Amino acid sequence: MPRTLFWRSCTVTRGFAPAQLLCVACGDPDTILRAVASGEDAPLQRATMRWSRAFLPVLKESPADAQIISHKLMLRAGLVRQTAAGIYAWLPLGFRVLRKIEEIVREEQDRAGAIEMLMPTLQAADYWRATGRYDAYGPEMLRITDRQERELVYGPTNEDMLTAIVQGSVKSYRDLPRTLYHIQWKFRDEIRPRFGVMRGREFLMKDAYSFDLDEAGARISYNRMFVAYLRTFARMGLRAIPMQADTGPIGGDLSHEFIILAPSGESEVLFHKSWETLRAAEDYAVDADDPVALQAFVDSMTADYAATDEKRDEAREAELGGDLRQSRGIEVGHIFYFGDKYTKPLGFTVSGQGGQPVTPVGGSYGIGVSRLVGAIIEASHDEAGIIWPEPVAPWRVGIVTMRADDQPSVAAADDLFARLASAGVETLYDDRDERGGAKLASMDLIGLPWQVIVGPRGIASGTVELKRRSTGEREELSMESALARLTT
Ligand code: 5CA
Repeated sequence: MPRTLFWRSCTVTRGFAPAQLLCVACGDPDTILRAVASGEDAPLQRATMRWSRAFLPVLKESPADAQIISHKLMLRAGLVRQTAAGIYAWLPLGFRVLRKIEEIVREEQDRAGAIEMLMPTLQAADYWRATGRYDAYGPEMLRITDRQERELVYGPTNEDMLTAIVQGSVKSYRDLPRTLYHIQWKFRDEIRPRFGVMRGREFLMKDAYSFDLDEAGARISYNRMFVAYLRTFARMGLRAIPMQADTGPIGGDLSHEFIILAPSGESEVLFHKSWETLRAAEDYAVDADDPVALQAFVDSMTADYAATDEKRDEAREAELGGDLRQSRGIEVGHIFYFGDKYTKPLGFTVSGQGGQPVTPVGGSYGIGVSRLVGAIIEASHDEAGIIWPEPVAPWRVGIVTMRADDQPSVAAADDLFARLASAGVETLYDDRDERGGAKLASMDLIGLPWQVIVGPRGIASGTVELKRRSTGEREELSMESALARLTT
């Protein structure tokens, strides 16, 4: 089915029609172009934006209170604004990136067989008392009392609540295994929130929880997530290294952190040089329904040495000699197997195949969705600004007019914008009446993968300039060739 679009400028009716085709109502192929060019097409407004109508508050100066580059760039490029210590409002540009990241996470969770749901941010303290974690969790957990004197917490994680929910409905071995996940805001009253969204107090997390009948099954669920994580981060253009990790307050004895190398990272990490090569999601193709192949794959991914500070093995490091690398890293994901840590205190059993009660075992699997926005910037920027990897870019293309008072080049840019929009290409059109140089600097700062620069001189000779942000390569092309390049 072709994508359907609604446009309001159709003179016959206000209806739906396949994108890029004639308006079904009035039959006029130009209707959709006119609708887009005039900015009145509602759904295309989601994919495209005129800077003159946007809320993109970029800052010329680097904010003094930000220490690391991603935090500086997130403030300068207008992705976020701090509203309280460790709490941020996501401005439109940042929100678009957050949604892109979320969507990749979601697709890979679904591919791994996890099922999406949504749990609330506020949780009754009783869930935490039932597992014994209410007192154990400490001052990081924000505790709230409502007007009825009922105790609540703003959820820092969801093992306790979800185990209780699943317990309420899963009674038989036939209902297992299941892995459920949600993408929801968390609150941890970090003693030192810092580095912007990297260590916030309120942050967006994808957290998944698996329930299996036995440890062998739980291992398969764990391995499926392991592969999903490698694919997720690779799709964002990131090299994420799985490392043996401590389990902290989540508990359990099997755990991996997924670490992005970056000088500003909070963890000290050591690893075999083989991890220096960037791998694509396709390199992580494995049949997740074949437990033996899955285990072999996970074993191969953990064979080369990689460890965080707390899990260092000096004997193995000595063996590696010149192949050992040391860096700092950002933890973007963390997976845990903790057996019956939550099911047992709740007395959660299902009837096994022979009717006997079986206590399910499980693990939990987190991805720092909002932290990823900062981590991607740490891994991909230059002195001019952010360089978004295409899959997470807020828009794919930015059009810049160099002279807002030059009628022919403005008309050409309008036309290009309309045609990119009707082809479904996510485009930001900087149509503001500002100096060309300042507009180019802002476009570099916000880091869209492609720029089309439209100026009087080029248009006089029938060309525009196409610039690739990641390499800085520029090319003069006819408008038609530029369009062809951006729509294929
Ligand atoms: N319940 C488990 C797995 S669902 C859990 O909470 N794991 S966690 O504590 O390791 O958090 C999961 C991920 O959330 C981390 O890997 C990290 O990427 C992100 N995260 C944790 N704390 C913060 C924070 N204060 N700010 C931003 N992201 C954070």
